Amino acid sequence: MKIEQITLHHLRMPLVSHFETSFGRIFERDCILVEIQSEGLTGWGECVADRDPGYCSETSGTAWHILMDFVVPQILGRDLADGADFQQRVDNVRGHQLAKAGFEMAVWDLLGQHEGKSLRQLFGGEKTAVPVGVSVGLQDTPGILLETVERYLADGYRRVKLKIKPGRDVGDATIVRRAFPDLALQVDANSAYTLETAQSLLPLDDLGLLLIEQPLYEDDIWDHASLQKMLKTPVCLDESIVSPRHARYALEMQACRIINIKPARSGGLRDGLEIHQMCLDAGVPVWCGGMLETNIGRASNLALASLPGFSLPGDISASARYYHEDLTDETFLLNPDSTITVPDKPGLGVTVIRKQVEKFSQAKVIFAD
Ligand code: OSB
Ligand code: MG
Repeated sequence: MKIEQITLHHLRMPLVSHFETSFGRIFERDCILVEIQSEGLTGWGECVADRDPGYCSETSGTAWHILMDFVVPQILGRDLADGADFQQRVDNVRGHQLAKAGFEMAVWDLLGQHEGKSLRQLFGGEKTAVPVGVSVGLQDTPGILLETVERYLADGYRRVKLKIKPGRDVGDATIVRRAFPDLALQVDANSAYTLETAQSLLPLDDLGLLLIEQPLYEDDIWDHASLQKMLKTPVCLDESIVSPRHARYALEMQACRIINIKPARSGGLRDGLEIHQMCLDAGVPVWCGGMLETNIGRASNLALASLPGFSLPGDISASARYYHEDLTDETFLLNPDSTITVPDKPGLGVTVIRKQVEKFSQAKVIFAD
C-alpha cells in the first residue's frame, strides 16, 4: 500500500458530561485524527492523547510533534505491508505509544479495505457483539454518584466501573455496592496511591469487586506485586502495561491477575494482539479499556475485543455516552444484553463525516508525496 498523502487533524470535542478521574476533570476531549490516502482508499486512525499529561506523559501536543516531525517523514511515499511493517519503520522513535498507535490504526483501516476484510476478520476475532460496561467518573456527592449509576443501569449497562482517589474510595464503592448488591462492579484509581496509602483500599476486599484497576504508579509493577499479595480482589493493570514486555513482567511478577488492554497505550493494535495472545496462553483474563474515543477509535476497540481472550466487559460504551455529535455515519448503540455489535464492513467499518471533522478541528496539516 503506497502511502501517497497523510493529513493530521487536531480535534477538540465537548463531552456529553464532564469526566473526572484522580488526575483531574475534563469537559472536552482532544484527539488527533490520522488520515492516509493510498491507491484510491482512505484510512483513518485516532490518536487518543489528551491536552494534559494526566493519564500518561504524552499529550496532543507531543503526539502532533512526533507524528509531524518523525513518523510522517519516515512513512510518506513508502509502500507499507501492514501494522507490523509500520512499527518496524518507526522503531527508532522511542516511546510515544499513543502517537504511533494512532497512525497504526489508519494503516490497519487501509489494509482491511484493501483486502475487503473487517478488522475483526483480519484479527481472527469470533464474537460479533462484545460485552461492555460503563466507566463512571468521580461525582460531586454520593447522591449524585448513585443517580448517575442508576441512570446507566436504566440505559442497560450491566457492568459499572467507578473512578476512585484517596478519600473517595471505600466510601463511594460501599454506597454503590449497598444500593446494587448484584451489580458487576469494579474500581479504577489511575495511579493515585503509593504502596503505603493503598493500605486504605484493603476494605474493598469485602465488596465483591471484579477488580481494582491501577492503584499504584504507572512505572511500579514491583509494588503492585506486593499489593496483590495483600488483596483477595484481582489487581488489574492499565497504565503500567506500555508494551508486551511489560505485560510479561507483570505476569511473571504476579503483579496483577487481570490486564486491561488499551492498544493505544501499548503502542498500537499489533502489540495489543500480542498481549492478548500472551494472556490467553497464561490463562489471564483481559478486557478492552477505553480513552473516551470517538466512533473511529471505538470501532478499533470493538474489533480487538472480539478476540476470545477478552472475557470481561470492556470500557466501550455506546456513542451517546461520550459526544452529542460524533464523527461517523454509524452510531454505536447498546444492545439489550449490554453488548455492542462489532462493525463488519471492510477496515474499521466506519464512514467518517468530513463536515464533523472540520467542525471540531483546531489545526490541520497535509503532507503529499
Ligand atoms: O483509566 O481507563 C482509564 C478515560 C480516559 C483516560 C483513562 C481512562 C479512561 C476511562 C474511560 O476510564 C473509558 C471509556 O472510554 O469509556
Ligand atoms: Mg484505567
